[in-house]
Amino acid sequence: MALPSPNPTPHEPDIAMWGGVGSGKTAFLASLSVALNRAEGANEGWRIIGADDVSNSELTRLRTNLLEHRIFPRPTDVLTSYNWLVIGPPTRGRRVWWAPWKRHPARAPKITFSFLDGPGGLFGKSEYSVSKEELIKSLVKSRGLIYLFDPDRRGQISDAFKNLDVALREVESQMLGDDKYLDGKLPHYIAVCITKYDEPNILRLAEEYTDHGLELPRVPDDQARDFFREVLARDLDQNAGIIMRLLEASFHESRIKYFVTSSIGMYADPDKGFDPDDPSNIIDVPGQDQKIRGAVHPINIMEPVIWLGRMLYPKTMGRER
Ligand SMILES: Nc1nc2c(ncn2[C@@H]2O[C@H](COP(=O)(O)OP(=O)(O)OP(=O)(O)O)[C@@H](O)[C@H]2O)c(=O)[nH]1
Ligand SMILES: [Mg+2]
Repeated sequence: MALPSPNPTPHEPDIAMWGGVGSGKTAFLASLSVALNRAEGANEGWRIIGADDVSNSELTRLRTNLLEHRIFPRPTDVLTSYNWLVIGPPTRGRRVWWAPWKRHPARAPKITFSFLDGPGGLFGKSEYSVSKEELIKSLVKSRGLIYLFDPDRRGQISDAFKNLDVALREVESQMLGDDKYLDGKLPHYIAVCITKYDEPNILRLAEEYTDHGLELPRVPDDQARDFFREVLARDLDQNAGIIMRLLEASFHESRIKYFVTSSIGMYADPDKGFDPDDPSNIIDVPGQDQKIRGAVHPINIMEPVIWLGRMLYPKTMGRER
């Protein structure tokens, strides 16, 4: 069965992001530019620039804090809008059939990502707020979503659940009321990111899903859903088990992809590399903010963005590899 186009209005193809309080949204944004700069292999050659002055300076500030000051972003207290352009490596120009010795000029895929970075608690509160309204609008308008889930928030599952439940209910009531989406599912592609994989207790929990054959451990994409299910099953909150069902009831199965992510990655000693007995890349300084210990190694940060881009713009970005 053909699914409805995720892109009925091609001029509004932005990606929106949301998640619970402190789930790692702003750190994800900060890490994205680092990740794109460092990408190798199939994803090499991507970069991100601000599409306006504010976004450009925010990008620099977030990156500087992460890389030079080695600190995490402060909690977001106002809704901040970022307009970024992600530019890929140019594809080789195609030959033109009427003059086979000529080629079309090479073209670089360009994707506008409008991220609305809002304070995580928005949906936990039942009352109306302008920020909540704005965030819902961005979820409705976009066709690619990034949902961040913090697996390390014991006792906070109900916040994560409320964030998901309230947001989805509101988006569904705005989008599914008329006959545009007959199958009763939202048209978005959604990248579900299980964050803070570098935390030693999350690394332990993920052990059986982990690929150790790389410089740093990583949960392969085809294991990420099972790992997420395990994280949810371990939580004593009865709402935990509903989170995955809620996601899979609202979106087409083929349009959901799970990623296990870390904005800072594990600590790797410059000489000896990663040590499984000493993985933490965070230093707790008493009375001060946490500091990042060593080099930042973003894990699965650009992948969800590039995946969404490929799904939304298969012509310019090529199919999923
Ligand atoms: N270990 C680890 N901790 C992280 C990571 N990302 C974020 N954190 C921690 O989580 C805290 C919150 O991260 P933020 O990026 O500010 O989260 P947020 O979702 O933007 O939070 P609000 O704006 O308050 O809703 C940070 O201060 C860090 O302590 C990560 O990749 N690894
Ligand atoms: Mg934030």
